[in-house]
Amino acid sequence: MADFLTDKPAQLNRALLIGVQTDDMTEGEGAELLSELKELVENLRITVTRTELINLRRPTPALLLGSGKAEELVALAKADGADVIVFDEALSPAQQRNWEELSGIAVIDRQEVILEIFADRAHTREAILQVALARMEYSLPRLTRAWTHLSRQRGKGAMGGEGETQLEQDRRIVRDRIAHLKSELANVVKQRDVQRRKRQRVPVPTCSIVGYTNAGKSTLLNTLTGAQVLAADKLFATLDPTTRQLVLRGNQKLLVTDTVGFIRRLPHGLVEAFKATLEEVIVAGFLVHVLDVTNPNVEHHHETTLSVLGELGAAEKTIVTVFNKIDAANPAMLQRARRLAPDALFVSAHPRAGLDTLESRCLELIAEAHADTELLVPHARYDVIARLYATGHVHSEEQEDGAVRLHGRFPPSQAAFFAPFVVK
Ligand SMILES: Nc1nc2c(ncn2[C@@H]2O[C@H](COP(=O)(O)OP(=O)(O)OP(=O)(O)O)[C@@H](O)[C@H]2O)c(=O)[nH]1
Ligand SMILES: [Mg+2]
Repeated sequence: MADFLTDKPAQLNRALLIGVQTDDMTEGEGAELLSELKELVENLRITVTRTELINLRRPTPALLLGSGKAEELVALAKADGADVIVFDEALSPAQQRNWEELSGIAVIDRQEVILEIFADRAHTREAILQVALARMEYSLPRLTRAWTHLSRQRGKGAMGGEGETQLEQDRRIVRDRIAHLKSELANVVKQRDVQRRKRQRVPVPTCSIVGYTNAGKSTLLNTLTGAQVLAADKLFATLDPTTRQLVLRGNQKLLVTDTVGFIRRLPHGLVEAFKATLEEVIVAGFLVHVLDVTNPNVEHHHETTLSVLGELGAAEKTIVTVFNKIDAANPAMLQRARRLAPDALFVSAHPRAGLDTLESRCLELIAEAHADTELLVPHARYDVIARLYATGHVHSEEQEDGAVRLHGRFPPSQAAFFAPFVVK
């Protein structure tokens, strides 16, 4: 196998970060994204030597920035002894290549940084496959670069002459590998589906915890259920869904799933790759959206999570908004949060505070969603019976003349479908 697929990333140590502020951004947005990029890069144990925010009027196809500005930035990178330039904006494969030729060092963008962090954190088979797939898809149009995946994986040999055929070979290898990863992933997902279906047969309501990375989702799951999920002050601590049972008042059970953190400008390939993982979000009865009330960018986090949920097709779900970390918040932060989401709950996952209110809210939602009903379904409508078993819970089933009498419950989203058959 070609070495660029298996190479361990060469250690890059010192980075110059470049962010842009464009006309269509709100004031200060470029700076905010840049400081977030700094955190992401530092997560890879790379020292940030300097951050530069550029006012960008008209992006250029060759280098994104004007060539004078580009020369200036390369000189700064050299003066700092940087071995990598990181852009917050997505660079096209051509722009990336041009920058690398101009600077003679690695040039990457936010997407590649995020892919790298995910690669670092992936432990289970599914997460490893998903990240590998996203990386392959990212690298395919970029194979002529001198550097990929933060490493000096290829010399300049791939460019021109004899290299051309090498490039063709590389592309084929990557395409084959993508196809292979996809089929392997499909198998893993199928197995997880079987497990989930087993779980659904047990009439236990479900919810998923979603939110921006580092909001405290895993900590909340741990405190609520006494689980042992890795919670850490680093981005994307969680890559795989973990489901634990929470026992609420009156012995009401609720299955709670922790999920991967969301982030602005999540590489598209990753959203695609993680859709399978995030299916837990789609099938959940309701969502608990956790926000870090102390984070100065909490509004953007709120918006990002809602938009990723939209992409997943989960925008219509009932969402309980929860501001976490009130133990570390000041009154101004709380006020700002209240303005952002007036119906939200305020909690602290660790040390524990306000969680009883959250549990009560969960109980209310379960009661609403799972009110028992009686349905009378003609035998001819076997599809209705099948759907009730698939999406709801059936307590009992009695055969009558030409019809089946069922006691059970169905999710509110299915109310219109089942309404004609409800007798009580
Ligand atoms: N002060 C305070 N810190 C908290 C609270 N809840 C979580 N944290 C801290 O916030 C950091 C992130 O917590 P996690 O639970 O890993 O966050 P997460 O949302 O699961 O993060 P990802 O898995 O990366 O998406 C950790 O250092 C926690 O200790 C809280 O209520 N108060
Ligand atoms: Mg987590």
